[in-house]
Order: sequence, then structure tokens, then C-alpha cells
Amino acid sequence: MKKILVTGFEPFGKDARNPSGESVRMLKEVENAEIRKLILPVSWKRAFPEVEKVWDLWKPDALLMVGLAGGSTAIRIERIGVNLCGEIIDMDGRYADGSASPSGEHPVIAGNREAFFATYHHEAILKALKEAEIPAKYSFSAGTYICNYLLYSSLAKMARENGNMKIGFIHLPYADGQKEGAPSMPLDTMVRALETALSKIF
Ligand code: PCA
Repeated sequence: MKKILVTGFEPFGKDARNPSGESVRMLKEVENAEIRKLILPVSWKRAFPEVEKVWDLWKPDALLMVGLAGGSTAIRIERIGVNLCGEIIDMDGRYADGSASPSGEHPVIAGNREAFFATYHHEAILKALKEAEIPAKYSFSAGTYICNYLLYSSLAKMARENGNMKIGFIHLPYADGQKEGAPSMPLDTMVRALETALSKIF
């Protein structure tokens, strides 16, 4: 049976909830695959090592990471991770270089290539989500915060190790009731979207 590592995030910034962590927690069994879940801290320093630890020990065939993109109207199927960290403070009160005061942009990995494409079966995922009538679209920027950091770091690790895993990132909108006046989606629909994505990831 194939093994899939699925990650979501804890709440961050001004948002008391993070539908990525909530929906990953709610995921049930996936047909023909064994899944493991991680709920990650929104921390430049601490998030990726947690992924790496399970990756190295468990050796998954696929890695699906999930995060919140507040304001989004649809499920966003990320296609690219870039070697850039924005000047954004994390939940540890730190910037990407570890300092507590703003110090500009930094690379994810100094001297490494500019970007990597995600390797999951995005065509099949998008098609299946559309067939399920779940609003979904491609996104060509996962931002410059921890979500992009995780996507880039994972694709860089796989390249370094000559792996051939299916790696991708999905951004979710706010959950219904989470933020007044902002576009949102029922949490159940997001869980269904993730189950659909997992069934098509290979
Ligand atoms: N979204 C942020 C980090 C954690 C999350 O859920 C992002 O898009 O980078």
C-alpha cells in the first residue's frame, strides 16, 4: 500500500482557527493508501524539521501539505515553490533568518535554484474537484510565507535525494463562519476536497 504524509497548520496571525489543521484532523481513511498526519506550527524554524523527521523514518510515497490562504474563493492547487521568504513574522515572533526584527527577504536555501514545480498529479486532482463541484483552481504562487517555505523545502529535499515522490500543496479558503465578510467554504467540503485530492495524488 502507498504511504501518504498529510500536513496541516496550527492557527496563525490574527486568525483563531486554521481550517487546514482542522480538515487534516478530520480526514478519514483513504482507499489504497496509508496516511499519516502532522499538524505543524507556523514557524520558519520548526515546521519543516517535523516533516523531515517523519519523511526520513516512514519514507512516504507522497506528501500533501495543506494551508490556509485567507480571502481565497476556491481550493488552490499550488504548482510552484520559490526560493524566497518574505519579511513576515511567524508564531515564534521570528523572521525567516531567525531574528526578532525585520531584516528583509531571505532565500529558503541560499545558493539553491530559484524554484521547483510541484510533482503531484495536479491535472487529475483539479479534474476530480471540478467533477465533485468543489470550487478549485490552479495557483502559481504559494506566497512567500511558511506554506511556500514548506513546499520549496520539500521539493528541494527530494531533488537532493534523487527521490520521486508526489509532492504538492493545497491552499484552503476560510471556513464558513470564520471571518465575517470574507469568502469561505464549509469545512466538510474542504475535507471532501482533501480526500478527493489524496485519491488522485499519484
Ligand atoms: N498559511 C500560511 C502559513 C500557515 C498557513 O496555514 C501560508 O500561506 O504561508
